[in-house]
Amino acid sequence: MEFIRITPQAHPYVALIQLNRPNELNALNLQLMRELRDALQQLDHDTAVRVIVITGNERAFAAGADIRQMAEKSAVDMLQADQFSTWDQIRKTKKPVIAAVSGFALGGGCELAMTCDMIVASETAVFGQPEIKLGVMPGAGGTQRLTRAIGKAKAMEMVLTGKFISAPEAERIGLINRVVPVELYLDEAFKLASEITKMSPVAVQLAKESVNQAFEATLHEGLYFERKNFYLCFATEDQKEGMQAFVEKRAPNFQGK
Ligand code: CO8
Repeated sequence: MEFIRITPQAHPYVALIQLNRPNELNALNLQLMRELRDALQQLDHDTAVRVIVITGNERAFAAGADIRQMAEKSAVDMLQADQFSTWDQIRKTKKPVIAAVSGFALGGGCELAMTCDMIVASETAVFGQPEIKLGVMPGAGGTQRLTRAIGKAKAMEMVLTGKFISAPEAERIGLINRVVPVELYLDEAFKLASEITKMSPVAVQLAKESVNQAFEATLHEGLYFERKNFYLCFATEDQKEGMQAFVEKRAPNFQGK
């Protein structure tokens, strides 16, 4: 791995992936995205990992797709590179993924953060879809995920003007989960991750899948999907353990079985 660093046990049951192209503000070139995909797939299969945190550094989460790598490309080059299949695979990660964002989360960087399940930000974080200023538009889900997260008016403004928004505003309009001082953003992401690690990993996976289904299905289909996953929870030992622990007034010990 050249452009990312992996710490499989950054905290108990929590893995950390750090984007590591600091001189280019973590611009997302093809290799970085492939490495990220491979890392996520590897950690998704690692039973000692229950939650994954993706971060950059204090100055930048990621300042977008690598503009230098794209500048001379034709539409056919882009089509044949098929880079979005990598993004599609990232989206399929089964374990919860938390973006810990400080500094720039722009273009593909903002889209990557939105591809994660939750976003914890430092108060220095800025979010934006500035592609319009480059004569293009978001291509890795920005027009869809941003609109679903913050609504049409705000998304339209960000996408059509390329303006950045601050972390407090991003929190206010529902793009991110929380804002903390810069020295705490990674700790805060770990804290959130740790809360989830205490739950049944099977129930967490089924619940994540069900929440995401809200973006794919009609209400009727989504409710049906949720119900099936709810029933499936009752096939797990963790359901027995969780409910028994409640009855016995003790903390549950979930095994992911
Ligand atoms: N691509 C390549 N290099 C970059 C990028 C980028 N997106 N962003 C910054 N860099 C490089 C700069 O070129 C510079 O390199 P060098 O030191 O060699 O000149 C270095 O990082 C530091 O950047 P700056 O000197 O510009 O730092 P500033 O603090 O002055 O400015 C900014 C920071 C405002 C973030 C500025 O760098 C900037 O505007 N960057 C571009 C932001 C942008 O337009 N992002 C969108 C890119 S397009 C996109 O993301 C499309 C996504 C859809 C497809 C996804 C497929 C992967």
